[in-house]
Amino acid sequence: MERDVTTPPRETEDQLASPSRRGFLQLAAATGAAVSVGRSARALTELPYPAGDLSDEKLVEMYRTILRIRWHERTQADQMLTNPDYRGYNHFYAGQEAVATGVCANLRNSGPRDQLDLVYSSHRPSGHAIAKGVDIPSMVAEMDFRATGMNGGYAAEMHIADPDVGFAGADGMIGPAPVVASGSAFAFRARGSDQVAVVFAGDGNYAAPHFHSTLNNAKLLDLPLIYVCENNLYHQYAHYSLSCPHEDIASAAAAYGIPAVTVDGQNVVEVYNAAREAVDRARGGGGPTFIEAKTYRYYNHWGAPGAKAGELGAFGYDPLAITHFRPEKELRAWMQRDPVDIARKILVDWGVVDSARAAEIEEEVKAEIAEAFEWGLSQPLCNPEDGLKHVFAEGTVPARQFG
Ligand SMILES: Cc1ncc(C[n+]2csc(CCOP(=O)(O)OP(=O)(O)O)c2C)c(N)n1
Ligand SMILES: [Mg+2]
Repeated sequence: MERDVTTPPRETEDQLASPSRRGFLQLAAATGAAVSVGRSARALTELPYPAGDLSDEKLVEMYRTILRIRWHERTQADQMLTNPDYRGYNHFYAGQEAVATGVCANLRNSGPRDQLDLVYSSHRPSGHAIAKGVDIPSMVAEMDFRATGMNGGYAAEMHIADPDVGFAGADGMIGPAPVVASGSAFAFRARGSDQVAVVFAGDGNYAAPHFHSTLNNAKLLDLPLIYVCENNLYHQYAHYSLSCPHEDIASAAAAYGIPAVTVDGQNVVEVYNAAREAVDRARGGGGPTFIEAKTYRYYNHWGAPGAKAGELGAFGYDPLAITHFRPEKELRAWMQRDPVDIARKILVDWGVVDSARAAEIEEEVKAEIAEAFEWGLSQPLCNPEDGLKHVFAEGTVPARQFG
């Protein structure tokens, strides 16, 4: 199939250009006014259900979350590039921040454990974790194998988890996470709970059998499952068209009889709205939803090869030549539609904050992240001797009886 891989998804200028849209939206909502008065009004109505219920606080919080993810990544990349003592690693999420943020802003992320919504993550977990509300200093410590990290230094990147916020954990295997998430969704349904299970998985998951069996079962059992497919166009160094015959992966999900939408993953409000509808459906007993977010990652598949300290994204040559799997102009084109810039523009255009306050918020977040790294990297390292702790049951284990 011929596909122009250099073209980012449709422009959102129509949705973002007018400075008075939010005011208009509130007015229209308040008066029940018919909306048919020109370009900005039309664009407003095109913002799907339920853009109008987003409070200013929620919008600012989402902007802050996007920035937290971004500055955590940039700081970690700089550590990898400049600090020979830094042990951490990551599959960077920069470029995709609006997806995790828009989805998790709809979820129950605090409160009693048995009421939390659960997020199952992938091998690219730090953005999902931050959006779900994990303690960032503890995650920073964890990723550098520190004993006081959120999982005692055992998890590093690939197995981070925090049950207190409903972050069920990262997963290094491509394929199974949706199946495991559907198990939780099944449990929620069986217990009569209104909790929701969300799984984030990449475009690469399409080719795994788990993609198909999960959607089939979720539909047949009406599970409160939200499958968020983060289509960043590549799995490792291969374009997704090499393993998926559909331009929109959502069209494959729709074949299982599931409501399936494709959204602009760079626009946090668009993602939020799609997720809001999905969460309402799942909590109300209406079953699963599939959301495909078109997005892009700014760094390489893994780590920081080709990146330069202090700069966003990986453009440079690296000895493994793995920076050359995609055209540089494609990366630059996607960076023109940066989720941070789009979120900031929404806030300013809608009159939620002015540009000066938006810049101040970014400085606050940068300081918060710098502090998180300062604390995290000053923590004691975990002991290699403890490596087998929590692997085998301790004490006496009764033999299991069958029959
Ligand atoms: C079962 C399995 N096979 C192969 C791999 C190696 N692997 C790690 S990430 C990845 C590609 C994932 O691509 P995608 O799902 O699109 O996620 P992205 O990295 O783009 O976020 C592969 C093949 C793996 N981790 N697990
Ligand atoms: Mg991918």
